[in-house]
Amino acid sequence: MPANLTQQYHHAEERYRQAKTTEEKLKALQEMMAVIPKHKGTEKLQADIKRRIARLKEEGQKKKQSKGGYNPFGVEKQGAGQIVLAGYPNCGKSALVGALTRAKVKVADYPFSTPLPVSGMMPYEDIYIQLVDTPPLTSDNVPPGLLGTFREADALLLVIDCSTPECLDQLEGLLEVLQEREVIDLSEEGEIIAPVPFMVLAAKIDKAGSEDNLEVLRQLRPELEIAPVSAYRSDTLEPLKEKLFALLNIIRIYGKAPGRPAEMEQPFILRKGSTVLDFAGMVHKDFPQRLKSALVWGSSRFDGQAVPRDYVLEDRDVVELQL
Ligand SMILES: Nc1nc2c(ncn2[C@@H]2O[C@H](COP(=O)(O)OP(=O)(O)OP(=O)(O)O)[C@@H](O)[C@H]2O)c(=O)[nH]1
Ligand SMILES: [Mg+2]
Repeated sequence: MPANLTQQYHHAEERYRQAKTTEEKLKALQEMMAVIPKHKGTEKLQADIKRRIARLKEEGQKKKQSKGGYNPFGVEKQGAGQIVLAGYPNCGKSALVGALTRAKVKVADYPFSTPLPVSGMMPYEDIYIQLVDTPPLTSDNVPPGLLGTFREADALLLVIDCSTPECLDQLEGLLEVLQEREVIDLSEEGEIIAPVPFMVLAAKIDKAGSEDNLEVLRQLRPELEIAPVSAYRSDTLEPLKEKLFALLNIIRIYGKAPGRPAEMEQPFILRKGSTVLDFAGMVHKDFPQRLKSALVWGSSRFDGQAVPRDYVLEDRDVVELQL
């Protein structure tokens, strides 16, 4: 990422990252395009933005054309974040979503048993994380619409069947397909804007031979985070929940009105790195303008410490806005 991008550009990019609808995304991208400094150093980035704009317009067009407008691959977001599973036929996606949520998924010993995305909510401490089971893909066949599901996700889980020697091909195949279509980004330069964060799940770790395959995978791809899991062993699922929360890159913030106890029931969900000012904007659209400072319990040096507007919050902070 070139270093000379303006504040205005970064704000537009942040709006793009936060955008939930295609329309919001398109608007933010168009603003990014308008304010990006036009010189050689940003050429690649400009091309990236143009590509994204073209694709979103194309997707919007397709949506309009499809009669009734119902898209089974569009999964409405719920909870603190949406994590979508991706993987080859029979690798164990549905079994995992079934083990982690109460969703009615179909688990079967034959491939292509899941025809459309199915969403379920996974409880994690005091929030819910949405998991989406999907139909399988292969390196030469990605169901139409599924790429859209992946692109809209807050994070992806690349699931591979670790019990077969094909797991390496599955991993390489997934990485290739998703990178080619600019869903994920493996380059160090981060050319693709807002690629979807991901991690790899080595599924069926309870089966014979899986541990050895995992070792090989880790040696071949030391830069990737690979978590061993089994849908049938809860001792592998508990640590996974924590990793899924970390993958979403979010923090929970609890609001507190002056003279009242903190509202601990329903945390606000913000991106990691968010400030008191960002939090104020989430509580009410007029608050950022009026915000003077805040009192923070949690990450501050002492309870109820007064902090400035640009104070960076941390997970589980309690915040009292001073307007
Ligand atoms: N031993 C073991 N078997 C598993 C595990 N997860 C899934 N299986 C089995 O693997 C087969 C496929 O599991 P599914 O969850 O249906 O796989 P899928 O990836 O959803 O398959 P598609 O929907 O066809 O893409 C089933 O027979 C499951 O019982 C696991 O963790 N351990
Ligand atoms: Mg399935």
